[in-house]
Amino acid sequence: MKAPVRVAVTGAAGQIGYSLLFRIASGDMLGPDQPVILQLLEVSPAMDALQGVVMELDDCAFPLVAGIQASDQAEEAFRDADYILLVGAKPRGPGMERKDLLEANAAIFSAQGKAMNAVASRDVRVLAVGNPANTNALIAMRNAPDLDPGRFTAMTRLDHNRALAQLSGRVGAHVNDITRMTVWGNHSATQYPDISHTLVKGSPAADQVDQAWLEETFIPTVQQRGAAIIKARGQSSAASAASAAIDHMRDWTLGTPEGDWVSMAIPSDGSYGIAEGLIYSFPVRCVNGHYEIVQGLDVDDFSRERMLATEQELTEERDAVAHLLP
Ligand code: NAX
Repeated sequence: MKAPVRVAVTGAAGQIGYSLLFRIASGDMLGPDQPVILQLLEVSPAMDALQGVVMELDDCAFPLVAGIQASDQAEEAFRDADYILLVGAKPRGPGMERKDLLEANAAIFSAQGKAMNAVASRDVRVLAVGNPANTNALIAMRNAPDLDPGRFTAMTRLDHNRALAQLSGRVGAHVNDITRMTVWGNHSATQYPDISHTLVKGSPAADQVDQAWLEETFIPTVQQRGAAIIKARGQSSAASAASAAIDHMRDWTLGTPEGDWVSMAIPSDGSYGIAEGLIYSFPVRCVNGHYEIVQGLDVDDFSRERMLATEQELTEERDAVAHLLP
């Protein structure tokens, strides 16, 4: 058995936390031979609820759990953390403007960025799930100057998985038969789910669907899926979000399947003309614990327009919190 690694999760008493923690603890994220120490962070008023979650984790008697800590102090929860899943965030309240939401979360994520800069493992892998996820990751990254910026990522894997599911339904193939899906940009309604390079059983997906379905059904359905789930369930997606977070961290750490890739929002290095430094979702391959952007994909005018629109939104989000960035 390997030595335990430390996995910090914020917002651990929330909806996503309730699905996520049990999957991490059972080995779905890092493998069946990797023990974990869970380091859970919540706000002070939620500590009782968090204690209940810890009791349930204890009661599962998970063989891979080597310890559980609960705290309302980021520096305690992030100490020596090898993985940090930033799930806790401030939800949009009644009458709150988008700008207010950005600012409220900027305060949380700058404090947490500073805390991880001070105490986390130098090899930490960070995933922002809490919204606005891309810009929250950017804020944490900019507040952690001693950590490698490449270690800061945001989650578009749920969008990626939603895109796989929609295409699977349309072409009548299992998701296992679909490879090379891409989601570009922001985890928001401007994201661009792109099937230009996607294969179904090894043949181009674009030849199996028509442009009208792509434009009028596929893209808007994936973009609006979160809202559709809230409408149906009365609550935002939680188990599917947790599952996507598991997928993101697992593939980053253990690698993407040969011949395939996944979507991760990572600091742009200027690839595909996207402004450097924005946390933008790209197609990536992961090998030996590192990700790299899939290069050399053809981008037609239809795709370029959508990639730029979502880049524009991320630029505006960054500008709205610029006064809070170091
Ligand atoms: P919940 O409101 O159920 O849980 C959030 C938890 O975070 C609460 O328990 C709260 O006390 C805690 N929290 C708030 N501020 C905190 C802080 N400063 N430190 C530690 N904990 C803090 O929300 P849930 O449904 O779990 O969603 C969590 C976040 O994920 C939301 O921002 C949500 O918008 C976002 N999502 C992101 C998705 C993605 O694909 N990137 C999809 C699902 C989800 O909508």
